[in-house]
Amino acid sequence: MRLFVLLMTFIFIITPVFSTAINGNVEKSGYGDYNQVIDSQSGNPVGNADVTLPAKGYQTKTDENGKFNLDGKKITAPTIMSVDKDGYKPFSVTIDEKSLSKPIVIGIEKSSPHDIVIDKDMYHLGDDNFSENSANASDFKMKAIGPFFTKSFKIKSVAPGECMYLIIGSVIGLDTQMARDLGQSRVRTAYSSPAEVFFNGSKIADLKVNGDNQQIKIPLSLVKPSSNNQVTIKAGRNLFQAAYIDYDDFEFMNLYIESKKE
Ligand SMILES: [Ca+2]
Repeated sequence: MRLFVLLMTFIFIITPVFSTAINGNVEKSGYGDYNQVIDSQSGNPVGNADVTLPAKGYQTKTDENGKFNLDGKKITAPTIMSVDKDGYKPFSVTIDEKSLSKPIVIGIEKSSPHDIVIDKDMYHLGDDNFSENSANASDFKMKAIGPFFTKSFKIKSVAPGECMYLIIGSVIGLDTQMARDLGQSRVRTAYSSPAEVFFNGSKIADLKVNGDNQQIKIPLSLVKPSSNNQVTIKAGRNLFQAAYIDYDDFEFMNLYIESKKE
């Protein structure tokens, strides 16, 4: 099998409020002779993994050779594809017509003992009032749950000598000034303030761009070990609409915490 594993580096800019943070991540995916999920470390096929296109309502599983097919699903605008398998970090990647023009090979990574999955579902924040030109608007599938998302989860302990990062697997639909400047949003006449990310009530980042695997460093001073902790994400607002509040509609998927050496 001819397998080209491309390393695509996405650089994301998240404005840290009081930490140095971020940014970058290596997405291990590439092209092969057929769609396949492999273990990023061993290169072995991963069978029985769930592969989902939430916006298309499509779900399938990989076979024993890690192969899957997308049933000729037509992707006309960027959409999120997720791969979920027990024992692995949640994985999602934003795909478009171009990335699916050839079979795609996805490398997923085993989870570490201190990783914490906060939520693997896809959420739509905002008010369901958005332009056709919004970044990826044609793929909004779900009804907005409102202008914010919040979730409590337990942190057992902090691994000594490690830092904690909040990972947002995929984000689509943000119409910030930066998203517009990057060509993600085609809304010309307006833009929104960034979405905001809070940890235990303190703001830890502004979310300004769409993309995968955005990493936000969590200040350890905010972490409450052996207790409940809380992540909140608030939608930004259309800065050009004064008559009423128009929240920036966007979708995100796969929220988890990774613990790693700095
Ligand atoms: Ca809106």
